[in-house]
Amino acid sequence: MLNSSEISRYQRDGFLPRLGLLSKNQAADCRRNFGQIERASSKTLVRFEWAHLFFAWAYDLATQPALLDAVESLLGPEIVIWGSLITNKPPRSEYHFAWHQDSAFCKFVGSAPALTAWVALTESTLENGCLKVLPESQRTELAHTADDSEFNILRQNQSVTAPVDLTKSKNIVLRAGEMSIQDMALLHTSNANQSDSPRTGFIVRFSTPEIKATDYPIIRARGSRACRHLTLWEPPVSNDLERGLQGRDGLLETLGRIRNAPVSDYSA
Ligand SMILES: O=C(O)CCC(=O)C(=O)O
Repeated sequence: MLNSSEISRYQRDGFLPRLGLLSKNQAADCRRNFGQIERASSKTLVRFEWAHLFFAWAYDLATQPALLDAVESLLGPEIVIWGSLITNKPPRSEYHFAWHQDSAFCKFVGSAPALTAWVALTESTLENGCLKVLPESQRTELAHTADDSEFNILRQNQSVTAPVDLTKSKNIVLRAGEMSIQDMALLHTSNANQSDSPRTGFIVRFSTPEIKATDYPIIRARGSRACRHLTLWEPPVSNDLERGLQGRDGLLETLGRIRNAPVSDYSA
Protein backbone atom coordinates (compact mmCIF):
# COMPACT_ATOMS: atom_id res chain seq x y z
CA MET A 1 0.00 0.00 0.00
CA LEU A 2 1.10 3.62 -0.42
CA ASN A 3 2.14 5.52 2.68
CA SER A 4 0.36 8.65 3.86
CA SER A 5 2.92 11.04 2.38
CA GLU A 6 2.60 9.36 -1.04
CA ILE A 7 -1.19 9.63 -0.82
CA SER A 8 -1.01 13.33 0.13
CA ARG A 9 1.48 13.97 -2.65
CA TYR A 10 -0.83 12.29 -5.20
CA GLN A 11 -3.79 14.30 -3.93
CA ARG A 12 -1.85 17.55 -4.23
CA ASP A 13 0.14 17.02 -7.46
CA GLY A 14 -2.17 14.61 -9.31
CA PHE A 15 0.55 12.02 -9.88
CA LEU A 16 3.21 9.81 -8.31
CA PRO A 17 6.33 9.67 -10.47
CA ARG A 18 8.39 6.62 -9.77
CA LEU A 19 7.19 3.44 -8.09
CA GLY A 20 8.85 0.03 -8.35
CA LEU A 21 6.64 -2.68 -9.86
CA LEU A 22 8.40 -5.29 -12.04
CA SER A 23 11.96 -6.55 -12.20
CA LYS A 24 13.92 -5.65 -15.33
CA ASN A 25 13.51 -9.26 -16.53
CA GLN A 26 9.74 -9.26 -15.97
CA ALA A 27 9.46 -6.00 -17.93
CA ALA A 28 11.57 -7.51 -20.73
CA ASP A 29 9.31 -10.61 -20.78
CA CYS A 30 6.22 -8.40 -21.17
CA ARG A 31 7.94 -6.42 -23.95
CA ARG A 32 8.79 -9.73 -25.68
CA ASN A 33 5.14 -10.81 -25.42
CA PHE A 34 4.12 -7.56 -27.07
CA GLY A 35 6.81 -8.14 -29.75
CA GLN A 36 5.09 -11.46 -30.55
CA ILE A 37 1.80 -9.63 -31.05
CA GLU A 38 3.58 -7.19 -33.39
CA ARG A 39 5.14 -10.04 -35.37
CA ALA A 40 1.82 -11.89 -35.60
CA SER A 41 0.17 -8.65 -36.81
CA SER A 42 3.04 -8.13 -39.33
CA LYS A 43 3.35 -4.45 -38.41
CA THR A 44 4.97 -2.11 -35.94
CA LEU A 45 2.12 -1.22 -33.61
CA VAL A 46 2.19 2.29 -32.22
CA ARG A 47 -0.88 1.73 -30.04
CA PHE A 48 -2.56 -1.51 -29.03
CA GLU A 49 -5.65 -1.44 -26.83
CA TRP A 50 -7.35 -4.10 -24.71
CA ALA A 51 -4.43 -6.56 -24.34
CA HIS A 52 -5.54 -7.25 -20.74
CA LEU A 53 -8.81 -8.76 -22.00
CA PHE A 54 -7.24 -11.24 -24.43
CA PHE A 55 -3.79 -12.22 -23.15
CA ALA A 56 -3.16 -13.73 -19.72
CA TRP A 57 0.30 -12.09 -19.44
CA ALA A 58 -1.28 -8.64 -19.95
CA TYR A 59 -4.07 -9.34 -17.45
CA ASP A 60 -1.44 -10.50 -14.92
CA LEU A 61 0.50 -7.29 -15.46
CA ALA A 62 -2.61 -5.11 -15.08
CA THR A 63 -3.54 -6.85 -11.83
CA GLN A 64 -0.11 -7.19 -10.17
CA PRO A 65 -0.82 -7.17 -6.40
CA ALA A 66 1.59 -4.25 -5.83
CA LEU A 67 -0.14 -2.25 -8.55
CA LEU A 68 -3.61 -2.96 -7.13
CA ASP A 69 -2.37 -2.14 -3.61
CA ALA A 70 -1.24 1.28 -4.84
CA VAL A 71 -4.55 1.83 -6.65
CA GLU A 72 -6.52 0.70 -3.58
CA SER A 73 -4.66 3.28 -1.47
CA LEU A 74 -6.02 5.98 -3.80
CA LEU A 75 -9.43 4.70 -4.97
CA GLY A 76 -10.47 2.36 -2.15
CA PRO A 77 -11.13 -1.41 -2.15
CA GLU A 78 -13.62 -1.54 -5.06
CA ILE A 79 -11.54 -1.39 -8.25
CA VAL A 80 -12.46 -1.91 -11.89
CA ILE A 81 -10.25 -1.77 -14.97
CA TRP A 82 -11.94 -0.13 -17.96
CA GLY A 83 -9.05 -0.08 -20.40
CA SER A 84 -5.46 -0.79 -21.25
CA LEU A 85 -3.22 0.62 -23.94
CA ILE A 86 0.26 -0.33 -25.01
CA THR A 87 1.98 2.75 -26.44
CA ASN A 88 5.02 1.97 -28.51
CA LYS A 89 7.12 4.67 -30.13
CA PRO A 90 9.39 3.21 -32.81
CA PRO A 91 13.05 4.32 -32.81
CA ARG A 92 13.65 7.74 -34.39
CA SER A 93 9.99 8.27 -35.22
CA GLU A 94 7.83 11.36 -34.95
CA TYR A 95 5.02 9.71 -32.98
CA HIS A 96 4.13 11.71 -29.88
CA PHE A 97 1.19 12.61 -27.61
CA ALA A 98 -0.04 16.21 -27.67
CA TRP A 99 -0.80 17.90 -24.32
CA HIS A 100 -4.15 16.56 -23.12
CA GLN A 101 -6.28 15.44 -20.17
CA ASP A 102 -7.71 11.91 -20.52
CA SER A 103 -10.81 13.05 -18.63
CA ALA A 104 -11.71 15.41 -21.49
CA PHE A 105 -12.63 12.51 -23.76
CA CYS A 106 -13.72 9.85 -21.25
CA LYS A 107 -16.98 11.40 -20.11
CA PHE A 108 -18.45 7.96 -19.42
CA VAL A 109 -16.37 7.79 -16.24
CA GLY A 110 -18.73 10.46 -14.82
CA SER A 111 -17.89 11.55 -11.29
CA ALA A 112 -16.22 8.24 -10.35
CA PRO A 113 -12.59 8.66 -9.30
CA ALA A 114 -10.23 7.38 -12.00
CA LEU A 115 -6.52 7.07 -12.52
CA THR A 116 -3.99 5.70 -14.94
CA ALA A 117 -0.95 3.55 -14.21
CA TRP A 118 1.87 3.90 -16.75
CA VAL A 119 4.23 0.90 -16.55
CA ALA A 120 7.57 1.15 -18.37
CA LEU A 121 8.29 -2.02 -20.39
CA THR A 122 11.46 -0.37 -21.73
CA GLU A 123 13.30 2.49 -20.05
CA SER A 124 11.50 5.77 -20.57
CA THR A 125 13.85 8.74 -20.87
CA LEU A 126 14.06 12.33 -22.08
CA GLU A 127 15.65 11.05 -25.28
CA ASN A 128 13.01 8.42 -26.10
CA GLY A 129 9.98 10.56 -25.19
CA CYS A 130 9.03 9.85 -21.58
CA LEU A 131 5.76 11.05 -20.11
CA LYS A 132 5.71 14.73 -19.10
CA VAL A 133 3.04 16.07 -16.72
CA LEU A 134 1.89 19.41 -15.33
CA PRO A 135 1.58 19.07 -11.52
CA GLU A 136 -1.74 20.18 -9.97
CA SER A 137 -3.39 20.54 -13.41
CA GLN A 138 -5.97 17.87 -12.48
CA ARG A 139 -8.02 20.54 -10.71
CA THR A 140 -9.15 22.40 -13.85
CA GLU A 141 -10.81 20.95 -16.90
CA LEU A 142 -9.35 22.58 -20.01
CA ALA A 143 -10.72 23.00 -23.53
CA HIS A 144 -9.41 20.61 -26.20
CA THR A 145 -9.57 20.61 -29.95
CA ALA A 146 -8.72 18.20 -32.76
CA ASP A 147 -5.08 18.34 -33.77
CA ASP A 148 -4.64 17.05 -37.28
CA SER A 149 -1.00 16.02 -36.85
CA GLU A 150 -0.48 12.63 -38.48
CA PHE A 151 1.85 11.63 -35.66
CA ASN A 152 -0.29 12.51 -32.62
CA ILE A 153 -0.95 9.00 -31.25
CA LEU A 154 -4.20 10.03 -29.51
CA ARG A 155 -7.15 8.27 -31.11
CA GLN A 156 -9.17 11.45 -31.52
CA ASN A 157 -6.05 13.53 -32.26
CA GLN A 158 -6.97 15.82 -29.42
CA SER A 159 -4.81 18.59 -28.05
CA VAL A 160 -5.39 21.17 -25.32
CA THR A 161 -6.13 24.69 -26.56
CA ALA A 162 -6.37 26.65 -23.31
CA PRO A 163 -3.24 28.66 -22.51
CA VAL A 164 -1.41 26.89 -19.67
CA ASP A 165 1.84 27.64 -17.94
CA LEU A 166 3.96 24.67 -18.93
CA THR A 167 7.14 25.97 -17.31
CA LYS A 168 6.33 23.89 -14.21
CA SER A 169 5.98 20.63 -16.17
CA LYS A 170 7.88 17.57 -14.96
CA ASN A 171 9.42 14.73 -16.95
CA ILE A 172 8.73 11.25 -15.59
CA VAL A 173 11.88 9.26 -16.30
CA LEU A 174 11.47 5.55 -15.50
CA ARG A 175 13.63 2.45 -15.56
CA ALA A 176 12.10 -0.60 -17.23
CA GLY A 177 9.71 -2.14 -14.67
CA GLU A 178 8.95 1.12 -12.82
CA MET A 179 5.59 2.86 -13.05
CA SER A 180 3.95 6.23 -12.50
CA ILE A 181 0.35 6.87 -11.49
CA GLN A 182 -1.67 9.83 -12.76
CA ASP A 183 -5.10 11.27 -12.01
CA MET A 184 -7.21 10.96 -15.15
CA ALA A 185 -7.56 14.74 -15.31
CA LEU A 186 -3.82 15.48 -15.12
CA LEU A 187 -2.50 17.38 -18.15
CA HIS A 188 0.23 15.34 -19.87
CA THR A 189 2.16 14.89 -23.08
CA SER A 190 5.12 12.95 -24.46
CA ASN A 191 7.62 13.84 -27.16
CA ALA A 192 8.94 11.86 -30.11
CA ASN A 193 11.45 9.04 -29.67
CA GLN A 194 14.89 10.28 -30.72
CA SER A 195 16.71 7.15 -29.63
CA ASP A 196 17.69 4.01 -31.52
CA SER A 197 15.36 1.70 -29.56
CA PRO A 198 11.58 1.50 -29.15
CA ARG A 199 9.96 3.14 -26.11
CA THR A 200 7.12 0.98 -24.83
CA GLY A 201 4.66 1.67 -22.01
CA PHE A 202 1.76 -0.40 -20.71
CA ILE A 203 -1.10 1.78 -19.53
CA VAL A 204 -3.88 0.51 -17.26
CA ARG A 205 -7.00 2.60 -16.64
CA PHE A 206 -8.67 2.15 -13.25
CA SER A 207 -11.89 3.40 -11.70
CA THR A 208 -14.55 2.18 -9.24
CA PRO A 209 -18.02 0.60 -9.71
CA GLU A 210 -19.41 4.18 -9.65
CA ILE A 211 -18.21 4.52 -13.23
CA LYS A 212 -21.21 5.26 -15.49
CA ALA A 213 -22.44 2.51 -17.81
CA THR A 214 -20.12 2.19 -20.79
CA ASP A 215 -19.96 -0.08 -23.80
CA TYR A 216 -16.35 -0.82 -22.83
CA PRO A 217 -15.75 -4.26 -21.33
CA ILE A 218 -14.94 -3.95 -17.63
CA ILE A 219 -12.79 -6.25 -15.51
CA ARG A 220 -13.33 -6.29 -11.78
CA ALA A 221 -9.89 -6.14 -10.18
CA ARG A 222 -10.87 -6.00 -6.49
CA GLY A 223 -14.07 -5.87 -4.44
CA SER A 224 -17.54 -7.37 -4.71
CA ARG A 225 -20.01 -4.47 -5.03
CA ALA A 226 -22.89 -5.03 -7.49
CA CYS A 227 -21.99 -3.71 -10.95
CA ARG A 228 -25.12 -4.64 -12.90
CA HIS A 229 -24.92 -1.48 -15.03
CA LEU A 230 -21.50 -2.58 -16.35
CA THR A 231 -20.45 -5.24 -18.85
CA LEU A 232 -18.18 -7.40 -16.71
CA TRP A 233 -15.72 -9.69 -18.49
CA GLU A 234 -13.86 -12.71 -17.19
CA PRO A 235 -10.04 -12.59 -17.19
CA PRO A 236 -8.28 -14.25 -20.15
CA VAL A 237 -6.73 -17.64 -19.36
CA SER A 238 -4.38 -18.14 -22.29
CA ASN A 239 -1.65 -16.42 -24.26
CA ASP A 240 -2.63 -18.00 -27.56
CA LEU A 241 -1.77 -15.35 -30.14
CA GLU A 242 -4.22 -16.31 -32.84
CA ARG A 243 -7.16 -16.68 -30.47
CA GLY A 244 -6.26 -13.46 -28.62
CA LEU A 245 -5.92 -11.39 -31.79
CA GLN A 246 -9.14 -12.77 -33.22
CA GLY A 247 -11.01 -12.02 -30.00
CA ARG A 248 -9.65 -8.48 -29.97
CA ASP A 249 -10.56 -7.90 -33.63
CA GLY A 250 -14.08 -9.00 -32.69
CA LEU A 251 -14.21 -6.42 -29.89
CA LEU A 252 -12.94 -3.62 -32.17
CA GLU A 253 -15.61 -4.56 -34.70
CA THR A 254 -18.37 -4.57 -32.07
CA LEU A 255 -17.27 -1.17 -30.70
CA GLY A 256 -17.11 0.15 -34.28
CA ARG A 257 -20.69 -1.01 -34.90
CA ILE A 258 -21.97 0.55 -31.67
CA ARG A 259 -20.27 3.85 -32.52
CA ASN A 260 -20.93 3.70 -36.20
CA ALA A 261 -17.26 4.48 -36.89
CA PRO A 262 -14.32 2.12 -37.38
CA VAL A 263 -12.18 1.48 -34.30
CA SER A 264 -8.63 0.44 -35.11
CA ASP A 265 -5.05 0.68 -33.89
CA TYR A 266 -2.39 2.86 -35.41
CA SER A 267 0.53 1.11 -37.03
CA ALA A 268 3.77 2.72 -38.15
O1 LIG B 1 2.56 6.76 -23.56
C1 LIG B 1 2.65 7.98 -23.56
O2 LIG B 1 3.71 8.55 -23.80
C2 LIG B 1 1.47 8.85 -23.24
C3 LIG B 1 0.18 8.11 -23.13
C4 LIG B 1 -0.99 9.02 -23.00
O3 LIG B 1 -0.87 10.21 -22.98
C5 LIG B 1 -2.35 8.49 -22.88
O4 LIG B 1 -2.59 7.30 -23.14
O5 LIG B 1 -3.25 9.27 -22.52
